[in-house]
Formats: sequence, C-alpha cells, structure tokens
Amino acid sequence: MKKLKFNKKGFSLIELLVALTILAVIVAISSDTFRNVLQQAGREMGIMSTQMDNFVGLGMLTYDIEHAGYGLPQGFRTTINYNEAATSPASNYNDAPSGVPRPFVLGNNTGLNNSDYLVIKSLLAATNNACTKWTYITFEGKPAPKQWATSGQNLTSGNRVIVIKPAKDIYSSNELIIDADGNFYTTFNPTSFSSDFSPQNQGERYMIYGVDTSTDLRMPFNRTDYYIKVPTTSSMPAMCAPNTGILYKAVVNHSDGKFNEMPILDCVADMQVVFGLDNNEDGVVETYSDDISSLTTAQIRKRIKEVRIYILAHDGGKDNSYTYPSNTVTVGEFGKGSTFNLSTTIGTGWQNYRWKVINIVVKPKDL
Ligand SMILES: [Ca+2]
Ligand SMILES: [Ca+2]
Repeated sequence: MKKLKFNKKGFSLIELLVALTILAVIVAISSDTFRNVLQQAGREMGIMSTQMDNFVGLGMLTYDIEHAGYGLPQGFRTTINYNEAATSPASNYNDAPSGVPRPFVLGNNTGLNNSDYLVIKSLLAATNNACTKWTYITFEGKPAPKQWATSGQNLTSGNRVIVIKPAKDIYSSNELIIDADGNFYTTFNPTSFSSDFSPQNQGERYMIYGVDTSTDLRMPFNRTDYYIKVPTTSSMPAMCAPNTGILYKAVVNHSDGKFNEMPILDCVADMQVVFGLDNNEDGVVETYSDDISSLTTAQIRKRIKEVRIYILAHDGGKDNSYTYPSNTVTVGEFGKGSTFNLSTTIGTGWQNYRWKVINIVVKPKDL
C-alpha cells in the first residue's frame, strides 16, 4: 500500500477530523431540526444519564436562557385578557391575565430540597415547528406578508401567530396588536393576512411571529419551566441517591395550560440560579442576586446580563468503595445559592455517590 505523505505544515488526520466535527456542529446548530434532535436526545439522556458533563439538556437550558425575551410583547395596544399555566406551582409565576410577560421569573428556593424554580418566557421556549419562524407585513404589501426564498423558513397556513408593532426608538416599547374583539393572536394566511392585524398607515411594517402550529393560543408567548421533581407516574431510577429528583424542562401547552414535561437529568439534588445584575444600567454587572421578584419587566430586560445555573447531581450509581470528601457542597457563588448538606438531606450512604456541581454562565441575547 502506498504511504500517504503529508506536508509537515499541513493538517493531520486528527486535525481534519476535529475541524470536520466542529463544522458538523455548526451546521447542526444552524439547522431547523437541531431542537428536535435535542429533544429526542434529552428524553434518552433523562432515562440513562451516566455522563453528567455536557449532558444534552444543558444545551436546551442554555438555548432557552440565551433567547429569553425573544419575540415577547413589551406592551399591549389595548387591554388584554389571557391565560397562562393552569396548575400550581407553575401558576404562581403567571403574568396572566393582563401583565406584560417577564422574560425570567424565579421561584427562589421553592422546589425540592429548597431548589430554585426557573421560568423562561420567549417565543423560542416551545418545541413546535412554528415558533422559530417569523416574517413581516407592510402597509404597501398587504394582504400578503413577506415570503422567504427558502420555503422551510416560511410560516404555513393555519399557524397561530402574534403581530407586533416594533418600537419607534430605544426609549419606547414594542406593542402587541389586539383586535377590536380582544383577540391577541391570529391565524396565519400567506396570501390574505387578517386586515385587523395589518398596518393601517403608509410606511408601517408589523412583525409576525409564529407561536404554535395549529393550537389556539392561551397566551401571546411560549413558556418553559425548569425544576426538580420526584416523578409521580414513574418511579425514580434505581441508581439515584435517596431524596434526589429529576431535572425537567416543561413547556406550557396552549391547549390546556398544563405541562409537556421532558426529563433532562436524573439524580439531581439541587439547582440554584444566580442573576448578574447591572443595577445602574451602565452595561456592567455589579451585583449578583437570587431574588428578582421586585424587578419590573422593563428592569428585567435592562438589568439581567448574566444567568448562572448551578446543578448538584451525582454521576453514576452508588459505589461503596468511593467516599465523597465533604458533607456540604456549595451550590452557587457570590454568597448566593445554597450550602447543600448531603448528610442531612440525602441521609445514609450520601458519601458513596460521586457528587458534582455543573456550573453554566449564560448571557441572554434577546432581552
Ligand atoms: Ca436560590
Ligand atoms: Ca452597572
């Protein structure tokens, strides 16, 4: 066999493989199907996660935080009356029936083992086929919205959409269009779009955002909640330490306000969320807080520059030959979060699990 000769300054096979892998990841991230892949992988990871680092659910959480606030109305044209999550504890974090939706809402230490409950509101927080799509309609172009050259990017007939009149300048807010009957959404039609949801004046352009494929909307946005729970319908995986739960991503269904739950990590003892805040709005974070309950929607948008997530879980099952070195674990930073006591919360055998804290820092891009 002829031996291949490589220039010393050329690429080695390993380098090429690494480059190709990176390219494949970039292509995957930019494709429409990426979220579907994540969802499917997330389900599988929830069932058999043994390698905690870089678990796929972390990608979903990062994506949702990055896009919190995307397509979210900042104001309403007229009085609005909408529904949101139907059952507690999710309903504790509603902005319905008439509040401007907050991109982030935190239930601080309200969950299992005093873990945090994180709510993210954004059109991209759902997992349906319409919520990543948008277009616009102009006064001159009506009744047909703009069609993209790539058909896969277009909203399809029957999709439920919201319509937003963009802000005039950085000092004003965008505005959700509501018709005379109080409807805050409409059904997409690519050739004859609703005149009630179309610009009324020359030069105006309204944004049209997909929210759901074909279900009537109970709220003019999508919402996903992250929380730790011990499942009621199926038992915990046998490998998990006592008093741990499963970390879920749950999307609020437009049909009934209940959850579509997706397990993303098993054997989770705690999750803490800490926000990096720019209180004087000069672009630089000066404080870290685990309580954003006093912030207005506008302040949440202007001040939250970082979201830090800390997840305490164990890798693999119980191992009697292994001894975890400390009975307390810091799940947080900057004096926020928790000091988790393994011996009192987990109980007997706590030291025979490989405890780890997963730490991510995400900068929201769409606030
Ligand atoms: Ca907390
Ligand atoms: Ca600042």
